[in-house]
Amino acid sequence: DKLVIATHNPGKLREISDLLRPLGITCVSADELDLPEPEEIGVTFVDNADLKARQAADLSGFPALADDSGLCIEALGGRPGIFSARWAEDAHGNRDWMRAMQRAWDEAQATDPDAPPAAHFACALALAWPNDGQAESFEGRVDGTLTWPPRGDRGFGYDPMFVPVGHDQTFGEMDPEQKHAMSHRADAFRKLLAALDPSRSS
Ligand code: ITT
Repeated sequence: DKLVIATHNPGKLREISDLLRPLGITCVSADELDLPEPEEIGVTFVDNADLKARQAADLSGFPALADDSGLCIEALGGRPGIFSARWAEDAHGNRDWMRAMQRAWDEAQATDPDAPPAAHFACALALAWPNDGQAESFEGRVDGTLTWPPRGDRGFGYDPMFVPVGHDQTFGEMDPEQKHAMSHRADAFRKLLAALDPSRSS
């Protein structure tokens, strides 16, 4: 049996594949199956993860795992949040992460120029079975601060400007394994695995 990884974001796909590898499940991505990108009309991470997982499961006929995630800046009341990917897009829908990071930094600075801006990454994972009408979801987060200029070329998205609490390096500078040890995605994954197999949570 196969599990569809219902994402079109290569950075996420790489991280989810890493996190799933120990389970030995055969995975196939939304791009490999040519699945369409659903419109993310939800108002929460969980809403959007659920709709992406359900659509991918229904269209493919396989169970599907989706991830909706984003950067939440405390001084901005949690923005960009579910709009994190949209902050990177130009009028043609092309994504430029430098543009998104610059906007996040400028808006945070305009609100509170003195303190390093407090922020967290949030992740909702949703698992859906074909034609089931519902999905199970799991949420994770990691707290940190923003730094400027961005540092490091690993990871993706806002990683080069995010320094997790208790560390000096940005997610963009860390080894993937280090990020997986503390990320919002790994946190949500632990909850998903514990729900699927309660013996793993000990
Ligand atoms: P899919 O919907 O196809 O999965 P997407 O990139 O559109 O891909 P989201 O709507 O969930 O996904 O947007 C999440 C954005 O939040 C993502 O594009 C990044 O900019 C940011 N983000 C999420 N997790 C991140 C991480 O681990 N590191 C850096 N940025 C992250």
